[in-house]
Amino acid sequence: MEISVVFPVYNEAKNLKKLHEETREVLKNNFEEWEEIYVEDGSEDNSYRVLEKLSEDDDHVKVIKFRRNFGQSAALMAGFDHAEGDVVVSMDADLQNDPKDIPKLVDKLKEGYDCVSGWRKNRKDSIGKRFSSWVQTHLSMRTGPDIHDFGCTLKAYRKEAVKDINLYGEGHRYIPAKLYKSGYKITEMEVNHRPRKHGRTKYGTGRLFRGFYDLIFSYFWNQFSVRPLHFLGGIGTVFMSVGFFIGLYRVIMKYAFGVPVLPHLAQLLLAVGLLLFGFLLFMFGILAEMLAKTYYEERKPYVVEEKKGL
Ligand SMILES: Nc1nc2c(ncn2[C@@H]2O[C@H](COP(=O)(O)OP(=O)(O)O)[C@@H](O)[C@H]2O)c(=O)[nH]1
Ligand SMILES: [Mg+2]
Repeated sequence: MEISVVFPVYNEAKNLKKLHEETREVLKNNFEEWEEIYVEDGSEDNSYRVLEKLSEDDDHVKVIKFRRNFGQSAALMAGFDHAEGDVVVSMDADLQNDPKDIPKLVDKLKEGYDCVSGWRKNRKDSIGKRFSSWVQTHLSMRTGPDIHDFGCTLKAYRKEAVKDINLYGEGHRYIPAKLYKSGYKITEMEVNHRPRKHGRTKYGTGRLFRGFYDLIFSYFWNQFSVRPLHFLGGIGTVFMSVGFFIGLYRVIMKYAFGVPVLPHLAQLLLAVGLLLFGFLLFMFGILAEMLAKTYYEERKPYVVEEKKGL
């Protein structure tokens, strides 16, 4: 299979027919073999029936239906799992992305990249959404590749890269950061972005906030997942040391200079508090380390690009 295009779908009934028509036109004119994979994720409207109809009329259309809403990341993951193309493209199902960009992304990919990420330079979304995207992108850039738009669903991948992506939560936002961390070559390309005509955005403030926590977690994960003890143990040790020295100071004052301890109760409490808190952090570090161990036991801590003679 030459190319697979994956669409996460949630309440997009009114967009699907036109989306399919636009996509088919582009794929037919540029590729020999292709498939369109729609992942329907517990929509409350009749998205699934529309998709069923599309797949009856066109063999290239494949549909996965979830039992309930599992979220955009899960939907992308399912699409990637089932994609058979050597190139896999993911795209919004609300017509905001433009199928005409697909061949351009694929050409760029062939220049030797593992992922070409769309950059919605001229974005047709509300100010609030653009602002939150801006914040997230700037935080993501700290650990990730140097690209402008992490949140754009429109991306093209080589099969190897896509099969290596593991998504959960709101993880689809950090795909470029994850791939980058595994050593894949990523670049970006300006893509068209259109205003949403039918249906509503699924990312209100609540969902955007959840994405924010994910971002903080992913930052820590990228920085410290391999050795969480270095981080938590380090902070814990600082707290314990400060507590220890305050305590030591009071002990010396008492036994060397006869200054009674009780009038300095606050310092004593501080010393004990810091010691305990530091110790707890340290123990958390050890727990996190154990968890990381079980995680990396199942997964290799490296990503192979090629093998010869093996
Ligand atoms: N499968 C699935 N797709 C979703 C979900 N939420 C959003 N989408 C799809 O992801 C794409 C982008 O969502 P949208 O609400 O337009 O986000 P926005 O462009 O950032 O406002 C659209 O194709 C949606 O149908 C979800 O929970 N499950
Ligand atoms: Mg949209």
